[in-house]
Amino acid sequence: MAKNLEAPTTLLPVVAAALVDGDGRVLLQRRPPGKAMAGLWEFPGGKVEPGESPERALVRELAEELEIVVDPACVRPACFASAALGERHLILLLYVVDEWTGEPRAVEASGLAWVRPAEMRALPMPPADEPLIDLLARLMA
Ligand code: 9L3
Ligand code: MG
Repeated sequence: MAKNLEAPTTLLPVVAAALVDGDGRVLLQRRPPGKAMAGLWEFPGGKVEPGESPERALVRELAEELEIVVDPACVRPACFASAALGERHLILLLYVVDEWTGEPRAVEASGLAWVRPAEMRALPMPPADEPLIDLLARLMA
């Protein structure tokens, strides 16, 4: 990773949600076969499109991937991660979301799981998501 930190790169802004239920569990989704990082468990989300605010992008991604409706005013910035991703550099912005409408459905994912931060360490996650577990656990404590 260190060598890539020195190279010129294009930033790839990605937003993701820690969807937290009333019991302090967080929703993870499993990346499906055929996609990059297939089989890994991630915080739901995706790329911020040109011209889109991160909050709008998150609301759109949650609608597309989980078919839930979220008010952009109800997404709270939590923490971020930075990771080299091939030629590009991923900036992953994690938001806490604890209010939504609808029951999350795996539209793209091959699975959904409600897990506590301590349980996430047992699941294989993308490199950018892993450092967010401890940061999120602290924020939720
Ligand atoms: N990514 C990593 N962790 C996440 C998300 C939502 C995305 N929690 C990475 C995987 C891809 C890139 O960001 O390399 C774009 O995500 P997507 O559009 O494939 O979901
Ligand atoms: Mg996605």
